[in-house]
Amino acid sequence: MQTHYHAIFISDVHLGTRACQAQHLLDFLTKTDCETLYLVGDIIDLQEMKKKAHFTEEHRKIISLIMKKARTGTKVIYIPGNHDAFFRQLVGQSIAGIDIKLNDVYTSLDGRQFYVSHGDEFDQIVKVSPILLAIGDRAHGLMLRLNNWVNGTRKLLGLPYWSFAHYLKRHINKAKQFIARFELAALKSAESHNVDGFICGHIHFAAFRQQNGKLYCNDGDWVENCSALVESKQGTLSLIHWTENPHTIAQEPAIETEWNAKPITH
Ligand SMILES: [Mn+2]
Repeated sequence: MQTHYHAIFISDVHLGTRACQAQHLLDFLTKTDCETLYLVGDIIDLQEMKKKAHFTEEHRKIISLIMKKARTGTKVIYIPGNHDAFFRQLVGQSIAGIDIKLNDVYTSLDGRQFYVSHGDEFDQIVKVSPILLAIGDRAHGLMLRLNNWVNGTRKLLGLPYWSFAHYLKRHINKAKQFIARFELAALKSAESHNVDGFICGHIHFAAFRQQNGKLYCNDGDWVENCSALVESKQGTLSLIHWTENPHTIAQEPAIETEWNAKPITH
C-alpha cells in the first residue's frame, strides 16, 4: 500500500557512500508516491566517490526507482548541492524526464510560494564547521556516558576531575548557534526573494521555523535522520521520519513560535 502526497522533498542522500541509509530510503520511495518529487541536493555524493565509492545494488535501485517515477507521471526536479555540484553544469536540461535546476519556486496547494535550494549558498554567511555539524543534541547522552568513563579512568590514575561534558557542550552550543544562523539566513533570503518560505537541506537538521510570516523548512537527510518534507493532499506540510517505524517529526507551525536567533555578527 502506498501513501500519497502532493509533494515530497528529500536531500542529503549521499548515494555512493557507506553513510547513505539506502535501505530506508528505498522503502520510503517504494511505499510513497507524489505529484512532485524534489531532490534538494547532495543526492549522489560525487565528491566523496572520487576518493572512495560505495555504490551498492540498493543505491542503483534508488536511482532506477526515481527514474521510473519520472517516466510514469511524477514531476521530478533535481536541484544539485555542493556534493553533486557537477550537475550544476547541466542546469536547464532535462535528463530522463528529470528537470535539473539551480533553484526553484514551489507553489504549495494553498498558494504559498517557497524558494527551493540546497542551502550551501549560506556557508559563507554562517561559516560552517563540519565538526560542529557532527555533534548534535543526540550526542548528549553519549557525551555524559563518556564523561563518566573519562573521569572514572582519571580517578584510577589519580588525576583530578575534568569536565569532558563541559568541553563537548561548548561545541554543542556552537552547533546550535550555527543551525540558528543558517535558519535565519534562509528566512532572510525568503524575504529578499519576496516569497512565503524557504525549503532547503544541507545541514542535516530537519526543522520548521517561522519568523515574520516566513516559513523555513529543512527536509533533513538520509545519512542519519532519514527524514523528508512532505505536503499532504490537504496541503499540510510535515517532516516525517522513515525507518522501521515511520512517524511524523513535526507539522508546520500554525502560529509564530518564540525563537531568538542571534544576529549574524561576522
Ligand atoms: Mn550539502
